[in-house]
Amino acid sequence: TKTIKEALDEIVPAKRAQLQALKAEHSQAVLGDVKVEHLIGGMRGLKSMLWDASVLDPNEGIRFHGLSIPECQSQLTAAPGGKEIIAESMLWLLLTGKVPTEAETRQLSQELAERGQLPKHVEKLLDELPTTLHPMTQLGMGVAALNHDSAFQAAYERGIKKTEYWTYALEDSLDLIAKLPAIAARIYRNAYRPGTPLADINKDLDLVGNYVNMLGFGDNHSLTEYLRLYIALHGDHEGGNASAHTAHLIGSTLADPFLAYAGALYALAGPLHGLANQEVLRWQLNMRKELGDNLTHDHIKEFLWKTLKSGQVVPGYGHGVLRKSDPRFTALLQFCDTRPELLADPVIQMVKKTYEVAPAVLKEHGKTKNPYPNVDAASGCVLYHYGLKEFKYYTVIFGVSRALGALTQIVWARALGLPIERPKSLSMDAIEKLVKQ
Ligand code: NMX
Ligand code: MLT
Repeated sequence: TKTIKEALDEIVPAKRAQLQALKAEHSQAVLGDVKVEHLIGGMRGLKSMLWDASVLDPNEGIRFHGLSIPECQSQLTAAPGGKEIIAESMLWLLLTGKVPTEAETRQLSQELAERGQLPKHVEKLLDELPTTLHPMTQLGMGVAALNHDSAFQAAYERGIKKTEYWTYALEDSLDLIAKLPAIAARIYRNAYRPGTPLADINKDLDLVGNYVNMLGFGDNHSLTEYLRLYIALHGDHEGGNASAHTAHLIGSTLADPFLAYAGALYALAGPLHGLANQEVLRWQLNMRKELGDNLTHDHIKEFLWKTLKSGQVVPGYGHGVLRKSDPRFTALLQFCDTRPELLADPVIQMVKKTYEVAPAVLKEHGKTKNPYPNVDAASGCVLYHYGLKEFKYYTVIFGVSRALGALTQIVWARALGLPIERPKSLSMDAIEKLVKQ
């Protein structure tokens, strides 16, 4: 069975050749106009990044190397005794563009489990942080501190050829993906279950199986399966989202993958991005507190208008690219649809009822270009059902997942020798001068 490194060794030359051909034959081809609205409107829709692992269609949603979510669900390997995609299988697909065999997936699981132990200095750092420090702040710090042992940084200092950069970037990326569950679980246990020991990494378990064990929920098979699906689906969302883009930008300076991903986590920690899943739950629980469990559509409508009229956004709705309901949201709701205990949960029922009302209200409100739910509208509420109720922690789980795609691109950026990212900025005076010419 091939290792992930051996699989990539075979693919890198062809990808390099593809890039060379694009450069040689189409460097001057025009992909769109740059308008003033792009400079002042968050570059929305501007085609300006290379990102191979996934592409987001506004109406269809995400495809990972061309595979839709249902296609991934039917083709990617599950855990023994499980049905949901495991992180290793998604990582293999993202990195290589190929669906791994079961043997390749299991081998990657084992490789990650072997790399999963944290260095002592990171454990000590996390244990000394105030437990009241936001879990995302802690996660970024733990990840950045892993760069103490960065293979990329050490090799760069030694002086290696540019064509070899990617192998060290891969080494660090696999290490980071493998160690994220132990960092994330330690943060959870320190803050919410102090004084209780963390489970050891089981070499026969997949990454998420180990993560759930370390969190202390290992006996809950249904939650483990939910988190497998959650972590596979949040793995990549093309390149322009704020966290992936941050990782790409920092990585382009040849900062090592640990530093690049620590930066990405702090972008993910904003309420318009990953933190929205925490905000959704807060918002839904406020709705419940105010209106009780026997909600009607009219009650929810009223609550939505109250939120909008107070100048706040409705968390979990809207998107920078999507113009339909996020298929990740749909996949998470489908997970609930097959489990009566989830369907009976009042918070999950509230999420579903909100979905029946919110698009029409947001359309009437008339501001957002996308009145439909994104993945955050459902993800945290299911965790709440399973007893993982500390919603400040939710974005950490997103952070464990997004590493799959962000680090994949860092490996490929080094394999393809992409340059430092440095777009041109303009002052308002300079824009005025240009448009008046
Ligand atoms: N509720 C109320 N207003 C909204 C919403 C919403 N859910 N979404 C967008 N708008 C407003 C937006 O604030 C903007 O107002 P203004 O002109 O006053 O600045 C206007 O509608 C146009 O925004 P769009 O172009 O539709 O959205 P944009 O691409 O700028 O932003 C989001 C995308 C996702 C940041 C935005 O829809 C939002 O804030 N949603 C709520 C937060 C959220 O769910 N974020 C999670 C995204 C997914 N993730 O995991 O990262
Ligand atoms: C994501 O998964 O990154 C979010 O849906 C935000 C985005 O794609 O812009």
